[in-house]
Formats: sequence, structure tokens, C-alpha cells
Amino acid sequence: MARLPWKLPPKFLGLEEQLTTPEQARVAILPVPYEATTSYMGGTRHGPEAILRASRHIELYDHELSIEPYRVGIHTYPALELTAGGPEEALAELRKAYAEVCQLDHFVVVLGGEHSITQVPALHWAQELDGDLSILQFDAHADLRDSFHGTRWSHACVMRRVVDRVRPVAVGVRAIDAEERGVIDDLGLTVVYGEELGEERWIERVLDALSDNVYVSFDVDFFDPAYVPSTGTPEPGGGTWQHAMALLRRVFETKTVLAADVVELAPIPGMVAPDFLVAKLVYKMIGYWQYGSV
Ligand SMILES: [Mn+2]
Repeated sequence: MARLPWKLPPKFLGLEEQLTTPEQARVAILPVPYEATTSYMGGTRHGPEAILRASRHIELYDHELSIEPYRVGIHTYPALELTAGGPEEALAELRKAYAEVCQLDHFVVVLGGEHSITQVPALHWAQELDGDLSILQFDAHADLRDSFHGTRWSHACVMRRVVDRVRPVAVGVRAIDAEERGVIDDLGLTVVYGEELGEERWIERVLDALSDNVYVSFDVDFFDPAYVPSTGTPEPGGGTWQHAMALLRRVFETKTVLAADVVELAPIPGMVAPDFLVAKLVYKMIGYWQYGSV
């Protein structure tokens, strides 16, 4: 029976069994198709599945790094179905699950789902490191509102929920309100706005602002909608693939990146290029992590 062509549960890259067991793998993918507070276009609950599907078509050799990053082994967990009983309960479930997953010592990449889930891994690592952590936030938005559409647990508030314990350094920001501008100024947060991407020393500004230990949170609306229109709130004037790669490479080379998430992909049926881009982004991060950790 085992030899019959059963449909397999979706696995990142569609790797063979021996490279995906939790014992063999050094990297783990945790799909969290959570969507509760989306404010404009929905569909981010389909993000993880689209990323996993697209990942099967990625070239496994990374010519930039001259390595085959998949050889470190990548375990893909089944999707976590968080309760629909409210954001606080859902995040509590995620907190428990994330803590258990982290016990296995993998480099864990969470696939969202909406951005509100980031507060769980960010606070987990902040606690582990006794506050010696910063967040590199790729995002069109600052997510620093105290509440949004009546809830403090919205995707638009996620950095405000963590900012007193972990310092975010945001890149690609181009849609904020006056309250958020006030928080940025009051706390002296470093923000690289959309129009500043690619400016002289923009990467050094980010590196200088980050502490040695970094959590990477990648909201795919960082990208210009020309690259990724498939997201909840697409904003013009975003970053390119090259911006993201140039910064990520330097961060993984010079900092200790503990874990990451990639959130807010809301796939558009029939449009595969953004799904593929995001899947490849995850694979590039795994490659940079491996490269940076040798
Ligand atoms: Mn965003």
C-alpha cells in the first residue's frame, strides 16, 4: 500500500521523506492559515497552501550562494488551524504551539496568514533572549496603531503590541497615520520609507538600528504591487525583489537571525507569479540562514 501514488500532504519544495523528518531537518516550516481581522481584501488564509504548492517548482540549486540549501533538511508541519473563537484565544493557541515547535531547535519559518500572528514568535524570542532582540519588519505599513476597527489584536496593530519589549526596524513603509508617526518619533524608531529603498547607505541604516539578535517578519505587501498584487492592502511605491535580497543577505551575514515569518500573501486564483515569488523568498531566506550560520 505504501508504494501507491497517494497524494502527499503538502511539503515545502516537495522534498523526499528522508530530508523532511523533524529529526533530520534543521529547518521547519509552520503554516498558520489564520485570518480574522483582514480589513480590505481577504484570502490570506490560502497563503500557506499557495506557497507550498508553488515551492515545488523552485530550482533547488542557489547560484548566488553556490549551495543547495534544501540539503539541510526542511520539515513541514501540517497547517495549524487556530480557533475561530476570537483573536485572543487563537493567539494563545499559537503561543502554545510555537513554544512546542521551538523545542526541536529548528530554524522555524511561520507562513501566514495575517500579520497579527507575528506577535507570538516575536514575544517568544524576546523572552528567550531577555529582551536582546529586534524585529526586522518588511512592510508597507508600520502596524503601530493602538487599535484598529475596534480591536487591539488587528494585523494593523501587531508592532504596537510588541514595541515595548522588542524594537521593530521597518523597511518599505509607505502608508501610516498621524498616530503611528507620533509613535515612531516618540520612540525614535528607525523606518526606511518606500521612497528611501535603494538610497545610499539604506542597508547600513537598517543594520545599525538592529541589535545582534534579529527576528525577521516579512509582510509581502513590502513588495510593490507590480510584483505582489496578491495581498490584503496593496500599496504603490514598494520594494523590489533585489531590495529584499540585498538586505536579507547582509542581515543574515552580520546578525543572528533566530526565526522568521512570511505573512499576508492572499493568492489570486490563476496568478501564480506572486505565489512563486513568495515561495522563493522563503527558500532564499533558508539559503541565507545556512550561509550566514557557517
Ligand atoms: Mn502590511
